[in-house]
Amino acid sequence: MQDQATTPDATLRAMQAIVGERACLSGDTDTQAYVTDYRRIYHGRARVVVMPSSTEQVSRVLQWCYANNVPVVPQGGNTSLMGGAVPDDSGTAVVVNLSRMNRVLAIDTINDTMTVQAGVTLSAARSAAEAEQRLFPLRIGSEGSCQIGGNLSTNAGGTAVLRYGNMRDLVLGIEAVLPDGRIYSSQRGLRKDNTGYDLKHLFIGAEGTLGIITGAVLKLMPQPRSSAVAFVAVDSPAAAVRLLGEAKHLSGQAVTAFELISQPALELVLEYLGNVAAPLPARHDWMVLIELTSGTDAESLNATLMEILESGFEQKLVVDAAVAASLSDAQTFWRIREEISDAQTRTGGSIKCDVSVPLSRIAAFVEEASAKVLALEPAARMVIYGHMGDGNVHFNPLRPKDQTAKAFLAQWYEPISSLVDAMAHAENGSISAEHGIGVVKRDDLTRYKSAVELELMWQVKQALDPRNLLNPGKVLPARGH
Ligand code: 2HG
Ligand code: ZN
Repeated sequence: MQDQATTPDATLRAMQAIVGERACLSGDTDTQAYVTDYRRIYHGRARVVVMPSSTEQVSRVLQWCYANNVPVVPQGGNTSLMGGAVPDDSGTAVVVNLSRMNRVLAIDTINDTMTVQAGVTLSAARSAAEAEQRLFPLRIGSEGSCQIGGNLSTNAGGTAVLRYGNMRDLVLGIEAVLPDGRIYSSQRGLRKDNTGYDLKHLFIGAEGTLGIITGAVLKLMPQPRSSAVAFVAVDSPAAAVRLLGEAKHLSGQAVTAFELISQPALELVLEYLGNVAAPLPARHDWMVLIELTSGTDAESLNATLMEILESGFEQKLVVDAAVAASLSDAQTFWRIREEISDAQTRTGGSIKCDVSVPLSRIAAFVEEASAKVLALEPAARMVIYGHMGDGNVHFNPLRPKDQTAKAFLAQWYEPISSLVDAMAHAENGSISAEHGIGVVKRDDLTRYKSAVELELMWQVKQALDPRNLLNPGKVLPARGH
């Protein structure tokens, strides 16, 4: 029998007493948007969705849930591709949505830091930095909806990691509420602090399984004064890697993005966008989007880009290239790249493998894995794209045009994703380079993490969340699985 204190009604009343009536949602209709994941694969249920407006409220919510053994699912912009931010369908969990904690609290232009609440969207954080002539460099397609707390919880990457690193590299301190309501804070804006374990890193990338991140001190960078963008057809993935080497060599630190795009990825996104012209006149199997940025003037940066492309042509790495002649050209090139993911979602039936391998192996990996997938299903559309400069590609075979998503996934999801993951692992790679684990990849960890790694993960979980209340069922496979 259900404990009286934790019936859905009692839970709702307790939450209302903490955050106010208007900041609580209940019932399947009102909670729908918060229990359905971004890709609409998972449809969970929540006892209550709570929207606290302060760290103190988050703390009181967690204290109550801890005392009453109620599971809690932390949620930012709900853009996880791995089902990491929604509850299961038991209807037992309280979803703690951080959207109302959306204030930029301070910008220190001498320390080059920005203090934010966790519910600030990435685009709002970037705009706030820009208003102070600073750059917050994390760049991902979902920036309008994803939130800093979620970016930290998943250690988000994106298209500027090559230059600036991922979220872990962009944060100096965080505030997080522990499962029992205690508050951990390291928000002092220090670039140097070697006083024992750097505990913030436990919460970063933990996908809300150890605590709820409520705030952060982020690093700010100088705004680049110029940028140069080109859409380049390359001879092969190996040519792309060599071109990247050339670009790094000739430009110093200026290569900000180096994104691979396969022909089927381009075709798919152009069909989805409808009225956008292909950047290059002819059809090419492999392309890269290159962006250089620098603190110097546009003229010398453009000259560097031309030098890189000329060298690429001479070495037969580059087949054709379109250099953005205006901001609007550059935006179009980027739009093509950024919308590939949504184009796949709309089409349905894509097997998403977010893999990384050492840069020295990425070209061979792409070629070999493609050949193996095509040997299984020759009509699969090889939508392969992403952050080649980081050794990370979104290797997402898509259903043939004449197959339904359901039929394709039923037949191929398991064999193809296992094949690709195993190949990446064999190259010392990762089966989840930047999208995290969530529910989708949870059980795969038993295959790809060592016994020591898994044991340490369970021990950390046990130490911080002994009652297994925070985001249960995510990230960690069952012990003894
Ligand atoms: C991207 O780089 C995102 O566009 C999404 O990481 C990738 O949907 C995907 O597989
Ligand atoms: Zn990506």
